[in-house]
Amino acid sequence: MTFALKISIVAALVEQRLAEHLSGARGPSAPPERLAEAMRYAALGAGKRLRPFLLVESANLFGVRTEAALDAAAAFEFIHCYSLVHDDLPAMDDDELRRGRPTVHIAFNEATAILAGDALLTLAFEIMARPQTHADPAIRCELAGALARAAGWRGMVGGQALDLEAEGRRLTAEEIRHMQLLKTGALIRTSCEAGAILGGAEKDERAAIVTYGQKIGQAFQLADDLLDTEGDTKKLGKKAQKDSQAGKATLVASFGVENARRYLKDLEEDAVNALEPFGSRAAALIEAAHFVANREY
Ligand code: GRG
Repeated sequence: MTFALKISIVAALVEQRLAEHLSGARGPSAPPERLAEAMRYAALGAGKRLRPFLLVESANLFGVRTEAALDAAAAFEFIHCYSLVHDDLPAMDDDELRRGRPTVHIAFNEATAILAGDALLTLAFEIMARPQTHADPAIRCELAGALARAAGWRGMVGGQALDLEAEGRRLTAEEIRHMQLLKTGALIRTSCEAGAILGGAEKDERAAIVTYGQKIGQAFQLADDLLDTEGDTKKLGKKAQKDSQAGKATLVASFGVENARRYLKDLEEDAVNALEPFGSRAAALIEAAHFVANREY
C-alpha cells in the first residue's frame, strides 16, 4: 500500500470523527448555528491530517487499534485547525487563502473567526476529558497535559509570539530553530508522543518516539520554508513566496536553499534512525518521515 493511500485512509476516518464531534446538540443546548458553521468550515473537508496520522500510527506501534486512537487524534487536529484560523487573522499573518479556499475571517468575519478558533481549542480539551477517549482517567489527564503544553505559552503559542516579535529583526539560526521547535514542532512532536501515552509505552520507547517527533517536526517546518521559497500557490492551497518576500526569519533565508536542503536530509535520516528500536513495525512512521521531508504541498 502506498503512503498516499495509508494517510488518506486515516484522514477519512478522522474526517468522520471530526464531523461527529462538530455535529452539535439539537434543541435548547445547540450551539449558535453561525459559530458551528464556521467551525465546520475551518475543520472539515480539507487538510492532510498529518498530526492525526502520526498519533494513530504511533499508537498502533504500542498495540492501540486505530479506532481507539481517533478521539485523541481529533483533539490534536482541532488544535491545529484553530491555530490556522488564528494565524490567518489580519492581526497575525493576514492571509486570504488556506487549504485552497478563503480563510475563515474572509468567508465569515473576523469576530466569528476568533470565536471559531477559541471554540475549536476548547473542544479539543472537552474531547480529551471524555471517557470515550481512554478508559483510564490518568491517561486522559496525561494526554490533556501534554496537549496543553504543546499548544500553549511554552509551545505553539509561545513560538508564534517569538515569530511576531522577530519581525524587522535578524534572528540567529539558533533563535530560528528554537522558535520553530515551539511554533510548529511542539504539536507534531506531541502528536507522536500521544500515541505512546495512549499505548502505555515504556520510558525508552516513548523517548524514541519523542526524538522521532522532534526531528520530523523540524523537517516539516524546513520543508514548509523551502516550499514557500520554491512552491506553487495552487498546489499549496495557500499563498507561496509570502514569507520569503516579507523577509521572515527562516532557516532557508539564514542558510541558503542548498544548505537548507542538506539539513533537511539530515533531519529525515535522524527521524528514521530514532525508530530503529521498533524495526519493521515502524514502517508507516518511516514513510511519514520521507513524506514530510519531500512533500510538495
Ligand atoms: C495563532 C496560536 C497561533 C499559532 C499559530 C502553527 C502556527 C502557529 C501557524 C501556522 C502557520 C503556518 C502556515 C506555519 C507553517 C507550518 C504549518 C503549520 C503549515 C500548515 O500545516 P499543514 O501543512 O496543513 O499540516 P494542513 O492544511 O494539511 O492541515
